[in-house]
Amino acid sequence: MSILKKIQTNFGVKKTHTHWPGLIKAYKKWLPVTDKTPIISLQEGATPLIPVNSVSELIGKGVKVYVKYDGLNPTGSFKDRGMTMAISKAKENKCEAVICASTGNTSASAAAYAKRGGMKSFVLIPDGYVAQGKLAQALVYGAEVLAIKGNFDDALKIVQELSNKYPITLVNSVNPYRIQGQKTAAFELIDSLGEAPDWLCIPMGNAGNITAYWLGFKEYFKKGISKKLPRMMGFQASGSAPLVLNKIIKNPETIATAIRIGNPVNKNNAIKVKEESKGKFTSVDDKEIIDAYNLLAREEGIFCEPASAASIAGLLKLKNEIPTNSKIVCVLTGNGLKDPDTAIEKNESCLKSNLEPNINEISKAMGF
Ligand code: AN7
Repeated sequence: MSILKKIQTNFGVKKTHTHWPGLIKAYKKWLPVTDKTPIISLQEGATPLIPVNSVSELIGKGVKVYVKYDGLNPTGSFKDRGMTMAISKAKENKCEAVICASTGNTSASAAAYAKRGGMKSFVLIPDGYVAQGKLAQALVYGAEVLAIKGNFDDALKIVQELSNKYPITLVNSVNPYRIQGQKTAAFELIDSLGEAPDWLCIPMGNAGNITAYWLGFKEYFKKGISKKLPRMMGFQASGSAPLVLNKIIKNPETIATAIRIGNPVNKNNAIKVKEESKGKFTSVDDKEIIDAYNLLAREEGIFCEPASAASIAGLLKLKNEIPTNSKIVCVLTGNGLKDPDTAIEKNESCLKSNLEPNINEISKAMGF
């Protein structure tokens, strides 16, 4: 008898969890792939949808809030959903190298999937403004990391030109396959909840993800799998809020470096999403972001990166507008481990250090 069978028999377990094949195989008929597409996957997707009761209680009115914890993807962010598609299609088209500009997560994901597909990757990042975990990932996965004296918007312009000039595939969210892969997050939400939420709260940088979610919601709606469409509520950091202010921000600033973007490439798509979904774009300041970030960690045991906490901060800011008994999903786009510096600097816990290794001193420090 196999070990697995023994465990199942002895403990009365009927079935172990079903194997998740990665989002392309899981949602193949909804995606532009054929049997000839080589699928480059790290089994991304199927991330948990977790109720966050402390947030629901802060709002009251019978509102139920969930987080879609996409920081649990293989490289720790939602970018993996788009990257498995972009890299698979690049492989299908015989491409040998990919390039992206990034505030960090795209570069980590591109580097990982490129290597898995046997390709070279180049990543342009704003020097000094990428969180340590993300930089570490790009380096470890073996990308050519090019740090520029400029911001994300400068980097994006350069990679767009380079990809026109040389045989390198651009894997930023202007690549349509990225959006296709990322729309599966909306499918997963409806598959879990049985219906679309009333509101989807999401942080916006380049606005690729809000575009992708809306596409996914509309596709399920069109096929009758869901009976309603959510209002799309997009949030930006107040120092970096081109979509809220409706103007290009030359020098965007925020502690949430992932969304430190002043000229979003999917601007027109984002405006369309807002109009079609009767949504709303709102900004939250860095303090509101960090408060929400700490709230999730301390009340719920959920560690996301600062940019992701903008979705919770934004929801709380709109508290008075939330309809009674509504179901709300906030997207947590990236893992808290991505940015250990902010975590250590901005937390409210006290670290008692330099303690002598004896029971008396430790007991005293514990308050006994
Ligand atoms: C954690 O990695 O743009 O609105 O270069 O890393 O689709 O741009 C990251 C964006 C939200 C915004 N949350 O998503 C990059 C990059 C996290 C992110 C966003 C990003 P979009």
